[in-house]
Amino acid sequence: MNEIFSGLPKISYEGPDSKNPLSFKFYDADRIISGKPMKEHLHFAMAWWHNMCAAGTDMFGTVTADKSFGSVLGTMEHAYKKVDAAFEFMNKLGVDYFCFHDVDLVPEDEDIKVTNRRLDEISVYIAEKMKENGKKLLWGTANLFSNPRYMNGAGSTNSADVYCFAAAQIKKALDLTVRLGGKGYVFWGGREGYETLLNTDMKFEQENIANLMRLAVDYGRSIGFDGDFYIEPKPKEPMKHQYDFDAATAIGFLRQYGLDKDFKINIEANHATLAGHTFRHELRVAAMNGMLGSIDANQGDLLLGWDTDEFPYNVYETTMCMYEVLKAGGLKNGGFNFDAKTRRPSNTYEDMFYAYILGMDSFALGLIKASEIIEDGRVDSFIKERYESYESGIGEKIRSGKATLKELSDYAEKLGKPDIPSSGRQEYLQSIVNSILFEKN
Ligand code: XLS
Ligand code: NI
Ligand code: NI
Repeated sequence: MNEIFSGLPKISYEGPDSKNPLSFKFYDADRIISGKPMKEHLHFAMAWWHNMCAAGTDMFGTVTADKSFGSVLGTMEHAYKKVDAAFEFMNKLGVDYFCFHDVDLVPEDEDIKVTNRRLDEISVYIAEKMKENGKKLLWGTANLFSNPRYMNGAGSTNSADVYCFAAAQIKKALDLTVRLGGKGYVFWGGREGYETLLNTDMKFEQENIANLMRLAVDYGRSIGFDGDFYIEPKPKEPMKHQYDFDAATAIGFLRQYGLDKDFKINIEANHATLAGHTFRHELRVAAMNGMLGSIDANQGDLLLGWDTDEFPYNVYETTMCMYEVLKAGGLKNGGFNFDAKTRRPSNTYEDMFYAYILGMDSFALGLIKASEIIEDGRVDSFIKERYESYESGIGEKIRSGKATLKELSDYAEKLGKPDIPSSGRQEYLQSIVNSILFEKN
């Protein structure tokens, strides 16, 4: 078969001293870190929409990149070419997973029956290619935000007819996910939110969203989907206010509607910072609730107020991410989906390769460094010591739930005045992290 990315080689690990831009400096798939190979910690996934579809369009300008792959855009021939391109790309980068929205795969027709037939057709070809190349589906999803019918949301729409179209797309995307052996299904609430409460019944809309999720779970389980459903929180964009604002909000919602056994959270780095949190905060909230499912591995620009979806390069952030992931015992069905695009002026095939090399190396470094921080032990033992007043005496009584308010009050009165708590030692800890990050390997 003709190569699409001709001239671009299979990328291999050459180590940090290599000056070859088309090589990994840190991602060494088989290197053992914390007891298992890097590639098992880091199930990297390619996002079909950014990599195979997005061509640089923004609010002010049209495409700068050519993603036609030698065919005519908007045709089934193009859909097939995207499959060829995707598998060649994944093979060359050593990326084993991918993620898709239904309409990333085929051109959407006005009639949903036609679109669904196209999806069935392309899924046969994708399944063949997966088998042939040993690739897997991380998660599937339905695009319930681009088509004008979703102007007022999907699960949250005011139109019962549109609600049925959302259901139809979810059903089909679940069929495809199961057919392709995916272990995840994502709900990102693209337009599930509102612009103004003057026209919005928030409670009604949230009940409808929960109902749609319940129907999806029931259907998914009935056709043999045994993976995880995910909510991917995001606070705003495209809507002014989105219901799945952040991990804490989404978890509360899932528990309120009894969906927490079937759902976990897919944390996207850029969405975390849009919500005014660090990436790490969102990971921790999900993890401490037993709901850390998967990760959309990108990075935002803190100077900008929207989802810039950059490839991750901030190693401090990837290190803290991997620290959270290691502490949580890894991602079970999840992985690291590069929900990221090259900058608009980075418009060549070669740039797509550099972008993945950057992202994969950043996470590999993060993994190496997080495992060193854990092995070093100073940070963890500091945290443990910081709470040691709860290990015995009155503290132990508080933790075991045996103390009454009166007892605690009597204790305080007897003491008269407590010692000021021990120092938080933030700067000491930051300096430990820096010394581990920047020591020579
Ligand atoms: C958009 C979201 C989207 C989801 C999948 O901001 O990140 O790409 O990951 O629908
Ligand atoms: Ni995302
Ligand atoms: Ni996003």
